[in-house]
Amino acid sequence: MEEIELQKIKIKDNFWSEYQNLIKGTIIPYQYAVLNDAIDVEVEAEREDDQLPKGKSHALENFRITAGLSKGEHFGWFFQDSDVYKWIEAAAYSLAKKRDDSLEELIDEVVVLISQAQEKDGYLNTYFQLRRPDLKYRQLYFSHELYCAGHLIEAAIAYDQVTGKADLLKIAMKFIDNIERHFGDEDGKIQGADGHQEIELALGRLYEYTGEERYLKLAAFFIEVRGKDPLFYEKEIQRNILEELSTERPHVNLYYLQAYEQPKLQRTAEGHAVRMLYMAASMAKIAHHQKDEALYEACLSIWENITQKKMYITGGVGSTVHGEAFTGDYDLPNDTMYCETCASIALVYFAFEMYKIEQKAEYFEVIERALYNGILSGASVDGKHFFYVNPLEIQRASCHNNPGKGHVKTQRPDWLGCACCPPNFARLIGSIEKYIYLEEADTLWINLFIGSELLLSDANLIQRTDYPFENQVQLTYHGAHRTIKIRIPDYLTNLQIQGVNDYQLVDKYITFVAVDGMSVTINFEQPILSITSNPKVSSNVNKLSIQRGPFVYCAESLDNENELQQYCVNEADIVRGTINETSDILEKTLKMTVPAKKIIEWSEEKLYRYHQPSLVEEKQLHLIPYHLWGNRGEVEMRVWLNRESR
Ligand code: FUB
Ligand code: ZN
Repeated sequence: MEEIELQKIKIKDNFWSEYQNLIKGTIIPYQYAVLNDAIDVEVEAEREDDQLPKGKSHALENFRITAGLSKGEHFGWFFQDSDVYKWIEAAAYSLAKKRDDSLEELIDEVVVLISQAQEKDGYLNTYFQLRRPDLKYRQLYFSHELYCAGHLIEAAIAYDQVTGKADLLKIAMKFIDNIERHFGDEDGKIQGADGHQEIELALGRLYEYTGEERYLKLAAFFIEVRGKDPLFYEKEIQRNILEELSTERPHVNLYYLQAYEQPKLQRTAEGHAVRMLYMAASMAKIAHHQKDEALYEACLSIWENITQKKMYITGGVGSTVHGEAFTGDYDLPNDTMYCETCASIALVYFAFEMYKIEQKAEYFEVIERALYNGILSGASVDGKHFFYVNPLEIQRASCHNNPGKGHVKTQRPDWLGCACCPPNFARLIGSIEKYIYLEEADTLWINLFIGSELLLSDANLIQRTDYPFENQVQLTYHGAHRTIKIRIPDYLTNLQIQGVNDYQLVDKYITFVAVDGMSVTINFEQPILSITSNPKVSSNVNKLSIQRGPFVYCAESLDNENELQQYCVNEADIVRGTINETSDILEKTLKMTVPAKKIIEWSEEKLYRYHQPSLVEEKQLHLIPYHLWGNRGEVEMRVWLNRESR
């Protein structure tokens, strides 16, 4: 199954065009200015820890210093180079939509700078070049050298694909040559992988882009070698101490690094969530291309573990700040969780790779859930503020006073000391096109209702819709006969299809043969639905959340009273909820109002009392799509609402 090139799809959609315009008009210039230290921004550490870098980004300056164009020291995280690479990738996607000579010139300038920073032998990592050249490839448990290389490769593919300019790709390939000289099964080479997976996925993409087997082989090597020698990272540390290159004796947590076992033998999602999911995405890609059953079996099991036991209703993953990690099954606290924006993005990558192997609707159900909820919440609607951690519940006083919630920000910061999420947001949302359609032989899959035009070699298709604001999708098809499969989200009801008589609805897909000039209209309803969770999730017992269309809703105190925890809602009443279209947050915002009750007595200043029946007052509870929370000042917020028992 093939991804369709971005340039062949044009989004024309009220909801997504607004986001893509925001990326082009605001996010890309803003992020460049931040990476170039050209504007004053409040940089926050992502969690309470005095060791974490704050202050200006310095990301481009690090390249200038490495290239000898500027004086100074490396500043910031040792993986800061990846912020620049992700920015280039996002900027390239934006060029795919519309040419912009000045943006292209700016990217070219950055590419020249990167080439000037690259060493003659291909090595490229400003942290190690400036600070510890003697430790190149010798601290893999933490170094991120190959993680940064991975992001360089992905940026290079995007830029080459969109502009035809291969300069960055040449830089990336030269770096890969260097990596190949140092890593591999052969004697004398390093038989270990970077602590943070990413290059595996990037190399898989490069193989798809160039058709060169060696890139896939190298990706597969990094997956195969991980966990093969569980002492690899310990030995690395010992060797550095023995050779007096370092005195550090860090504790290596093999679960955090997914190196407790070879990936093909892993069955559950463990450790750092982004690492886990970048790895899972690459495992699926490699399994697909190499027809590796063992790797695929591991992917299936990890997928099941995440989506049935470890995923939030928003598509967020990672239940704890400690190690930014997965925890045990059904452990999904709503107010101390991590739910890093990058982790949900990585979940989309994993789901997408799994879908390319087997076209099951459940993969796109997760992609859609993450996209419309836990990923979009990562950026403010002004495009200049970003969440790293995406909570499902905010109690301001607790967030400010409880050190255990130091990572839970009540407002999106201007920028983060560890800025992995903002440019990751830009590159994913900026390339959302590629998730709408997929193609294999004469079959076209439509997985997302997003207004768009698709140009194929022998056909074109127009998807016209104002979804999720309206309940209709129209498709017009011109070209050679082709089987079309349209995913019908399971939360839609009263489906009506016009324009085609001979269709089947099987496994959540409508399938029919499209012929030249065909026009198909799909009408449906988006009822307000209440969701309950498995009672094993103790934080959600006696609670429900509300969804309509692809949006999970949340209550903000701004639209209600402060004590959101005192409201309760009844499943049976929720269907009487109403939807209003306003321009309160986005140009079009679908707000919801549902009947609720609020516990009102307890005026005495007492913490506890012997039980007496609660006095409740009839109320309305006003809700907004979760991804829009926190755009109107600091508020209390809740996704999971108390469920009224009758
Ligand atoms: O380590 C690089 C990135 O920084 C990770 O992917 C994020 O989780 C953050 O730790
Ligand atoms: Zn991140």
